[in-house]
Parts: sequence; C-alpha cells; structure tokens
Amino acid sequence: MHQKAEFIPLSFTRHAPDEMLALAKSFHAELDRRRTVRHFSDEPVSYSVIEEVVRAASTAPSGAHKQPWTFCAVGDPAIKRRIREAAEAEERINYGGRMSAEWIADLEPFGTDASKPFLDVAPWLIVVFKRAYELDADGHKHQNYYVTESVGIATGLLLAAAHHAGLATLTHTPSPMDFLAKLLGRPANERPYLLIPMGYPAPDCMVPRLTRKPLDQVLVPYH
Ligand code: IYR
Repeated sequence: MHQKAEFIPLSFTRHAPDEMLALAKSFHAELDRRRTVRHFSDEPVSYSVIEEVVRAASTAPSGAHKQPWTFCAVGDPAIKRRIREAAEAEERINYGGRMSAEWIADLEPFGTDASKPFLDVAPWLIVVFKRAYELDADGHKHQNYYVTESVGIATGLLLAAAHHAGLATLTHTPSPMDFLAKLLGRPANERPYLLIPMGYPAPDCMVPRLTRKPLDQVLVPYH
C-alpha cells in the first residue's frame, strides 16, 4: 500500500478580472504566433535552454502523477543522420502508396514529401517517448494511466515552452516510428510518441498561409 501524500498550501496567483482577461488575451496572442516550421537553421542552441523547456513540459499533469514520459534530446550529428535516413526510408514507402490518396491530397497544401532535411539540420531532435509501464528494482511491472493523454499534454507544454523561449518546432510523425526506440536504445517500456525538431528557423523560412478555426467553430457555450 502507498502512503497518503503530505498536503501543503496551494501557491496560487489571483488576478483582478480585467487583468485576468488581459493575461488570457496576451497569452493567446503569443501562442497564435507559433507556427510549425519545416525549414531550420543549423545554428546551435544551448542545451541549457533544452533542459528548461523539458522541465516546463514535465510539469504536465498525468494519470496518478506517474509522469509517463521520456524526452530524448538528440544533438549528436551522427545519430541525427541515422534518424533522418531511417525516417526517409519509411516516408518513401508512405508517399509511394502506403498513405491513402485522400491523405496525400490533404498534405498537398503543406508541400511535404519523403525528404526530411530538418532531421539533421535542426540542432536538436526531441524524441518523445511514452512509458507504457514502469519496472521496479525487482523487475515487477507497474501500470501507468492515461499515458497517451498525459504525454500529449506534456508535449503541448513543450511546444509552448519552446515557442516562448524563441525556438521553432515541428511536430513530426515519422511512421512507423519503432526505429527511434531501436536507434536510441530505449527500454521495452518506452514507445515513440512524437519527434520534435527544435531550433532557429532558417532565415528564409516560409510557412503556408493558414487560418485557425474561428472561436464559434471550436467553442460551444452552454451558459
Ligand atoms: N509523416 C509524413 C506525412 C505527414 C502526415 C501528416 I497527418 C502531416 O500533418 C504531415 C506529414 C511526413 O512527415 O511527411
């Protein structure tokens, strides 16, 4: 049996209503400037910044506070190169017919193809793993809960934290992704979840002109 946690007073900042609205607006404005970037500069980014954005991600809530995530920060050019080669091999199969015609058509506006130069150009590849279960020192398995939800939330915080620090990101989903666990020598309880190149955008970086759904398409008031 586990012991009950010690309970401590909540540290909470209360804002006046107008200040609350102003904060909510400015945070939206900041997040609205985040764009998925596919053209990175090879300019280095300090590992200290990576540590802080992963710290921010790792504040995410999780099922039973199991924190079922591992973030691998790959800066080694040789490993990045191997990841690129393996990802491109899979993507050639994907674009060569493994993806449906509808899927290919849906990707058309973004101009993606099987070539993934960002995988060795970006200074950091953050490979997010979800931890399906934990093993204790005696080799007994222990469950994690709501693993996909927990890791999804942590990854969202990671993207927001990187953006806040002035780093561009790409949520990349090589598919299938098992090669990442193998290449990085991850244990059997870890499953690849997302691959996030992180760094400065290339100076001439272009992004598609996109609009976000208006609020009345995503928010349904019942008041
Ligand atoms: N994994 C492929 C295809 C791809 C799929 C979706 I859905 C995207 O939003 C973008 C790409 C690739 O990385 O090219």
